[in-house]
Amino acid sequence: MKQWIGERLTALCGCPIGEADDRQVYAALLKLVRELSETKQQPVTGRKLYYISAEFLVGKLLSNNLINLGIYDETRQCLEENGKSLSELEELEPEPSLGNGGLGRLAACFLDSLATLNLPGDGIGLRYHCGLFRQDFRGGVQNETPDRWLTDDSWAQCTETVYPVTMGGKTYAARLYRLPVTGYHGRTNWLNLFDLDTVNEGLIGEGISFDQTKIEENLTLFLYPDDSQEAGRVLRIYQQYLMVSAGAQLILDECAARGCNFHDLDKYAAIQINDTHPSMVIPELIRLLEQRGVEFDEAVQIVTRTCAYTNHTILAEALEKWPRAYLEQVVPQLLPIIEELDTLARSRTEDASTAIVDEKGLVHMAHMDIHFTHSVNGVAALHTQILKDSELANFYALYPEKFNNKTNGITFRRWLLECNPALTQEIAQRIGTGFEQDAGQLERLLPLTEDEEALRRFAAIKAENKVRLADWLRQKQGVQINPQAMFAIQSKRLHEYKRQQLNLLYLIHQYFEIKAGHTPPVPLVSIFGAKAAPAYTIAKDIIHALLTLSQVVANDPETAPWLQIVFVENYNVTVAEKLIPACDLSEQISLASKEASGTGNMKFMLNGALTLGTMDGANVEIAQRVGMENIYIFGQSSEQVIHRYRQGDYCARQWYEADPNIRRAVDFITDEQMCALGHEESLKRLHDELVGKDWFQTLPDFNAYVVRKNQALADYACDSLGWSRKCLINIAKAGYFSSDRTIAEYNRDIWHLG
Ligand code: 26V
Repeated sequence: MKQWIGERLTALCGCPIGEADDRQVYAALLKLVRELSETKQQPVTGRKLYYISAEFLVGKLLSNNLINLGIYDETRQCLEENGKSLSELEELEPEPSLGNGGLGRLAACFLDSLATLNLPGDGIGLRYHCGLFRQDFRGGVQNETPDRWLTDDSWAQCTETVYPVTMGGKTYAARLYRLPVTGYHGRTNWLNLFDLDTVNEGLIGEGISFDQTKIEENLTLFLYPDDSQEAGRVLRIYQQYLMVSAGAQLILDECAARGCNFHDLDKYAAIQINDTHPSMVIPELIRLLEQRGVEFDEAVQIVTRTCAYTNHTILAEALEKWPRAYLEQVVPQLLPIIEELDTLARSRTEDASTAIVDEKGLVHMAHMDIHFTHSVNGVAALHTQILKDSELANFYALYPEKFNNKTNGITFRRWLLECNPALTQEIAQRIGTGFEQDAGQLERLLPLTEDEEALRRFAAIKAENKVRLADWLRQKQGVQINPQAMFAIQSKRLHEYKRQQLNLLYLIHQYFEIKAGHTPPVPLVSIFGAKAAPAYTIAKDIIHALLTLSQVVANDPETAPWLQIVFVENYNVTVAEKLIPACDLSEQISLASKEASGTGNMKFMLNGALTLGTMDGANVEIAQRVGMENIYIFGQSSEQVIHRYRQGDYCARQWYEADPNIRRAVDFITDEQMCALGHEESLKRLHDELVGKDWFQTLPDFNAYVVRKNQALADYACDSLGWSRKCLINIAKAGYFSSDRTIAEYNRDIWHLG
């Protein structure tokens, strides 16, 4: 195999590997992988899945594809023999900027598992030129620049397939780009991404600003363009319609080519709607079926049988509602259909709260999904329960049979095999390689919890990973961290419900304690990775406060040896792959009931970190599996939180006034020292938000958080063997959180593929 790889690479480089430059070798590797993945395509016979999503956070693909194709080691050795380093070549690969957070990364994990399980399932999305944005910190604040990731050699290949999409009275040509998705010793599926040839990166001005009205030129420049103005909101509708209309045409074409007569569409296709961004696929498919001779009533039934909907959030502000007038402007062809669907929905119930078009003329995308798909799922047991009990209770009463839970999962190929080779090898030596395709086999590690030699070995791997992270941070950001310290990591999108501000208050508290001579039992390095939406002011204030505090702590010789705060720039999949294997304590501290699932929590657990978390999202299921003695749980329960919201009597100021520790921590945000290094206006806004509102109830959980985190520090410092035992139990119990399990459940209950 190695010899064959060498010959093929030489041919593709046009010269011996050793004489080619790194770019040439990288391009040759890309071609080689593409050739090999094409040989693993399989004909589709029965039903095929189309996973439509505004985001696919796939991460770099070279190593992932080499692993999945089973040629990683051979390729690395072959390159090494010719004086090339695979990890250096990987540096040349830009990370595709096609997503934002958990929802997009989940879509990428699902594509991996579909191909690995040999199921026919493609993704449908958009080919954003600059994705979300690239983040850097200047003067202690987040700065956004375009993340230009598209290069000449890209995984996504241009095709000749073009679909017409009419929007706002103009017809655009949506061109298909295709990116191969390899399975681990499995088949190859495709990620289909649409784009317009006319999109012009030259339109981008200062930062990430651009003319929001020039649709032809701006349509796929960015993911989630700023929607604080009407033009931005209208642009989002344009983007969504491009995706679903081109996607629906592709689906109908592919099905017709396999013999579908459109009346039997659901025998050929299953469509999963990932949150509400692709919801217009429902009326669009109805419209296209009518064009192909299917009557409206039948089209509605066909579409309902074909489509299923996943809900990823219970935050009201994230459930999309579009003013009728916007839809009228962009997609007038859909409005009569949406209105007929509204009439149909209203005929099924007296309950006006489930209507699609409300009395204010807002079109509720999630309502359309629930009425006109056959399956509605939440993404963790608690989340699905909350949907049924409160958020979507009216719909649950109407369609109990549609509701089901599919607890999220992650692909172990990327989040163990690729990002943590040392741990992977150790596990393989102890229990064999069966866990790679059957994650449940990780439980075979459990007997080792009584084996001190094994526990020390696993601890040593963690220690090496921490040193590697420290080296990387020094090179990348010029910060020196102490690898002997405990590494606590909170990496995820910046949002108030995720409560990075609670972590901030703890760090201030710890700063005061150290100043008072109460040093922690072990030094703490607190690491953050997070992007804030550019228009989300308080989120940016939280970043600013953390960056400012990090300077205060570092400048003080009394605190610097005990406490370090590091905010990693531009958190993305590539950065996550460096952080996660080096983590001791995984911070999953959202306000209970607000985090639908979380998937970072699963990645940290799998890599031998212990969770410090609330009983929220999938944390609940992690706790069930590892046992309460192997996880650090704190804070209000989701019932208590929901109750408090119902009462509507939460008053942050009362908590602030009643508790001197809380007051001391909150007030330090605007202390002289902080204001001297930071921006008073921003710090004051955050202070006032916490005292005057604190919508995500940070203060009531403060003391419990301090106690639990300090307990973790003490356990880590005083009983390292006990700590390692807990870590190993977490690894052993992580099997359930493989996305292979999740996908098998979707297939069993919803898709019935193949
Ligand atoms: C909504 C919106 C609303 C308008 C502004 C831009 C924007 C961007 C994304 C979204 C969708 C948010 C939904 C989401 O990402 N949910 C996350 O899904 C993960 C996978 O299921 C889950 O683990 C996380 O808990 C959940 O927050």
